[in-house]
Amino acid sequence: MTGALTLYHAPPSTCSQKVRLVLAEKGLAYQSQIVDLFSGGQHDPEYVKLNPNHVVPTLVHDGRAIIESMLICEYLEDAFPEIALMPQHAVDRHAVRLWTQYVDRVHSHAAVLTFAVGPRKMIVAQGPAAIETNVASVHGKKGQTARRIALEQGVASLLFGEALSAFIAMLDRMEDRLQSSLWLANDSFTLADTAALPYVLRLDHLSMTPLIEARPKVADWLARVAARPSYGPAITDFLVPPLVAMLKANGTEVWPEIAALIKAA
Ligand SMILES: N[C@@H](CCC(=O)N[C@@H](CS)C(=O)NCC(=O)O)C(=O)O
Repeated sequence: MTGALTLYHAPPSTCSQKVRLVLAEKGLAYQSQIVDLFSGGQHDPEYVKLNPNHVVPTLVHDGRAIIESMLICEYLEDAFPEIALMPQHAVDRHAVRLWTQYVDRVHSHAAVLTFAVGPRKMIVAQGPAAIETNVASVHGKKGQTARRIALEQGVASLLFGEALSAFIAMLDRMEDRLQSSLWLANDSFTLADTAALPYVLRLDHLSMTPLIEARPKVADWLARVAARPSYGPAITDFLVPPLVAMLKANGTEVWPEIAALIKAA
């Protein structure tokens, strides 16, 4: 199948990274439309017509909007199977889907993890109005409550503790799996690996790197993903250096508190 592809995405978004990796692995050219999450591009009425959930990414293929990052990845696999990221056999395909479903659950903790550690300091320093603006920028009451807690209470919040546990459990599960398998689902690079990469990378960008270093198989997996030709066009080319520097600096500052939480758990 061919046809024009347009990706609406945000450079640092985990879900966008996931889809960009699949596009790059498959060597698919696409038109890039950046949605600026910081200025509310996800709420632009024209964008909401494509993605009624007010989130990135959205893939438009021949005029049809495809939403939900993992389903976009599966769609790309169905529409462009020539370079395969899914195994042939049903049992192996199921193994991939177990990972992608699992990673989707971890995603539900990603915003709290990120905002409690990364941008919190900057937003809080701007005062209560900045907190309100940031909370209001989230679509939906549940997300707004979580954002408020992340900004007001930071790593001391129960929600952050839950997010941290979810990310650590993911790393442990990966470390265990990678003892006996080259990649997450089996010995081939699949959608399981493209799905997990953004969340391991996010930990690194938040200076929670010791969690990765303590798990040698995960560290080696991360290095192998980063060495793939897809990594540059999908990840490196979209990194925003001042943003990563800010996340890393704030992460370094709160790391002792996070390490203490882990020790006390
Ligand atoms: N289940 C959705 C989740 C998408 C999602 O959470 N996207 C985030 C970025 S990773 C977003 O657009 N957030 C909007 C915001 O920050 O206001 C998917 O997988 O596509």
